[in-house]
Amino acid sequence: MLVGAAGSDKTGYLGRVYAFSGTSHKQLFYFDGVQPFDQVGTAVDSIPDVNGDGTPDVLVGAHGTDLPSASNGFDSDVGVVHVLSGCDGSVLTRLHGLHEDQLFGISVGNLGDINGDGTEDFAVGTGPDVEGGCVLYSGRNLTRLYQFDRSCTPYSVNFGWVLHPAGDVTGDSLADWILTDSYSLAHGPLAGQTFAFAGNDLFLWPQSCKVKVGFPLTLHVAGGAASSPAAMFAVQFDGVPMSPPALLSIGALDSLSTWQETWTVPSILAGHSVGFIGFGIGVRGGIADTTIETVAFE
Ligand SMILES: [Ca+2]
Ligand SMILES: [Ca+2]
Ligand SMILES: [Ca+2]
Repeated sequence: MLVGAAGSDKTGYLGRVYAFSGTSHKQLFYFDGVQPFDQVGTAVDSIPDVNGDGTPDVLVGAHGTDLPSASNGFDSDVGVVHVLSGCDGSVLTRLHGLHEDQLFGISVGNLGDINGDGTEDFAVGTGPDVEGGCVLYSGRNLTRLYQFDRSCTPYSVNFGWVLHPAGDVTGDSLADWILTDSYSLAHGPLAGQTFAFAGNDLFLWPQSCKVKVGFPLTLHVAGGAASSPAAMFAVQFDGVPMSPPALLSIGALDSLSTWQETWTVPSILAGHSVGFIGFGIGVRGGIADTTIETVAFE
């Protein structure tokens, strides 16, 4: 059993997480934040065994962590997620936010096996930074399966602060999940909004849903069978299906089941939008496809 004490303030709101035995209720270990105002304990959850010792491991969000920056010296409140050994609380690895004030790790949640590879996956939420958003991770190898861009979600202020597993709603044996934005303005002041997402055997995510012409567009494919062929297509233009679809690239998922390609957006695409899709081999065999992801060019 995990218990967070984010207000633990012996040395400045480092925060603390306690792990107790579910049978004897004895304390197994505790973990303190590293920096003042880390506020460790705001978000904790268990995840599958990361280090192969047979014991499930632990996610601990530290959304107040500052990180070194090449330009500023330190970026404040970037946030990290500590991955702890469920055996003794030692740090196995850390996942990092990408931007100042991102508050990466303000929520964490084990969501079940989203991509059907037999290992439960998890998500990490971030604060109200327009460049940030909830990130979905593979529990098998801790790579990013999908990343939301909050700026693509209208009326959403705290998109990704609450993450929950939903079981298999769609009946395809892939775990589905729920994401709540309790401060969403979409249906009135502070009305809140809940989004339900289906698991998938393959994910495609663009670096952003809006890209200026002359700037790079990066598309990521993740979550299928490791070291297998994959392809990316453009399938919609300004919302209209393209017939036939345009093949963008043929490549391969690497040993961690990820693949990305980057293009410079040509000026002729200014003012248009394109829908992209990825194909590959699913972890359970057979052809896997992603959802269609639309990018607007400016
Ligand atoms: Ca372990
Ligand atoms: Ca999985
Ligand atoms: Ca499902």
